[in-house]
Amino acid sequence: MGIADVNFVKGFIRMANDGWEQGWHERNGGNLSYRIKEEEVSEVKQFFHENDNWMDIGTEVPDLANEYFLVTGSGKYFRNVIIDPADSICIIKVDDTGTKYCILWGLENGGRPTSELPSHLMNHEVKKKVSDGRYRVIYHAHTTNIIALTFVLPLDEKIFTRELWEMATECPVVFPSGVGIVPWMVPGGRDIAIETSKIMEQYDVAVWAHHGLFAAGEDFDLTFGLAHTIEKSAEILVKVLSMTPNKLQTIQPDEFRRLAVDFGVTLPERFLYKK
Ligand code: 2HA
Ligand code: ZN
Repeated sequence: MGIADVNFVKGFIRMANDGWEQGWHERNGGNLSYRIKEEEVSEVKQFFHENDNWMDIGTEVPDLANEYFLVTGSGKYFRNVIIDPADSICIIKVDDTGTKYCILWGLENGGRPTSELPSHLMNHEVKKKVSDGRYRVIYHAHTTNIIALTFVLPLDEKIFTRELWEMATECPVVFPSGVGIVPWMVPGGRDIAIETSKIMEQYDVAVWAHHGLFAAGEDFDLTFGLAHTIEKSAEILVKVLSMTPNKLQTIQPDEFRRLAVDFGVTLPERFLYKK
């Protein structure tokens, strides 16, 4: 049995390929990370090599000290993950100060973890805390229609959330806390990581203006499903806006309130403003 037969590695590879097939990962676009469970670490330990080469994360994540992550590689293509995982992805360990990492498996032809490692790890740190350890997946994708909307909708979480909710009845059930927005920033560093992780305190999705989205979830199905639902909703909105500037009818605030009762979700009133 190879490492690619281990369940969580299989799930990771499948999700990367699903994202590629959706068209969200041109060239080396996007990145994915998974916080490995303790019992899963013991399933893959036999594949680790000795490495004492500790590198700077570029930010501090003390609450992730000594945790293990499976992550995509910087400059690697999602398209290739399924064909050659050992070249495209890696397992890293965070040190006991939460400032450094070392590579224990993968990237066998050289390379480093994703350029967005600071954002991934800071988001993991926040989500681990606010979900009592349940959330394990952070996903960044260049979702076409969400990106398009960041040119025409105000970069306001209230407007984005409400417009996306209106596009499909089950949207508020899938992302009841709404979506947060990061205005355009230089990607790949600590500053955008800090802004994104602030959003993750409250939301499971951060839209990066003119760039894509970050989604967080408990497992691969929920996280991919969340990104997929949001991007599909964005696609419907792009179609609607392309046909007309004015919707003839839509879902009303009181109808959202009834939906919330029947589906047992809490929808924040700030998203149910009268237009
Ligand atoms: O190229 O998507 O945001 C990887 C990225 C950086
Ligand atoms: Zn990106």
